[in-house]
Amino acid sequence: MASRHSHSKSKAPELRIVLVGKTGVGKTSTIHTLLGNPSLTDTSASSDTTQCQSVRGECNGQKLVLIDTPGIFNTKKSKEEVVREVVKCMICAAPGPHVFLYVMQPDTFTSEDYRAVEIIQRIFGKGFKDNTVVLFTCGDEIDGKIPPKILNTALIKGFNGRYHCFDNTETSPDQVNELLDKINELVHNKNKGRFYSNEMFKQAQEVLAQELKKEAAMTPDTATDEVLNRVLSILLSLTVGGPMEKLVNAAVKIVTEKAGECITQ
Ligand SMILES: Nc1nc2c(ncn2[C@@H]2O[C@H](COP(=O)(O)OP(=O)(O)OP(=O)(O)O)[C@@H](O)[C@H]2O)c(=O)[nH]1
Ligand SMILES: [Mg+2]
Repeated sequence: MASRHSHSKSKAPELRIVLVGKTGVGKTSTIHTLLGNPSLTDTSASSDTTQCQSVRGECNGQKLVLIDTPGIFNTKKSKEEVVREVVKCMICAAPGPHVFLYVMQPDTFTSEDYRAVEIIQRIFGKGFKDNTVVLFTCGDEIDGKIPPKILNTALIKGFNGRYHCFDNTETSPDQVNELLDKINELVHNKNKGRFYSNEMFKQAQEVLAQELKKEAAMTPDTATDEVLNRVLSILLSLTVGGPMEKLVNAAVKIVTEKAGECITQ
C-alpha cells in the first residue's frame, strides 16, 4: 500500500529525487548539472550507469539526495542483478522519494516510453505518476521548445502535464532553479510536503535504521558502503515472504518479458 508522510516544516530540508528512464537518456548527466558540475563537454561519451547509486549535494540551501538508476531494463542483467538494483534503489531513497524525475529525450520518444513508464510504475507503485516530473534533456537540440505533438501525448498528460526542459550542455543555474521550483511546487503545494512511500520503502527504512543504530553516530548521510551492503544483504534475504516479494517478483517478470523493448541503444 502506498502512503504519504508529512514533514513538520513547510519546506523539506532534504529532497530525495530518484531519476528513472530508458538507457542513455541523460539521467547521470542531469545529476551532474543539478550539482553544478561542469557541463557536458563531450556529448558522445556515455556514462552507462551499471549500478544504482546516490549522490548528495546542495542547491539554494536545500540538500539534495540524487538517486541515479541504471538501465533497469537491460536484458544483459540477470534477474538477481535486477532485484539487487531495485532493492538498492529502495535503500538509497528510504524512507521514500519526494519526487521521481522521468528522464527522456524528445527525439527518442516512442511507444517504448509507455512501456518504460508501465514497468517503472509496477516497480514503484501506483503513486509513481503523481510524484513525477518529466525531464526532457537535450533541450539544446530543440532550442528549449518541446514539440506540442509530444506534450499532447497521453504519456505526458498521465503526469498531469508536469515537465521541464533541460540542457545538460548549459552552465547557467536558471534551468536548475526552475526545475527545483517545479519540484518544490509539487512536493510542498500539491503533496503538502509529504514524500512518497510504500511497503518496500518502509521495510528498507526499518532495516537501515536498525543497522545504523549499531554504529555510533552514523546517519543515512554518513552510512558507509559496508553498512549499506549489510542492509542490502538483509533486505535480499527478506524478499521471500516479506513485503518486497510481490513487487520484486513483478519487477523481475516484467523486466524479463519486456526488457528488450525498452532498450534504445
Ligand atoms: N546534447 C546533449 N547531450 C546530452 C544531454 N544530456 C545527456 N546527453 C548525452 O547523452 C548521452 C547519455 O547521457 P547519460 O547521462 O550517460 O545517460 P544515462 O541516462 O545516465 O545513461 P545510462 O546510465 O546508460 O542509462 C551522453 O552522450 C551525454 O553526453 C543534453 O542535454 N544535451
Ligand atoms: Mg547513467
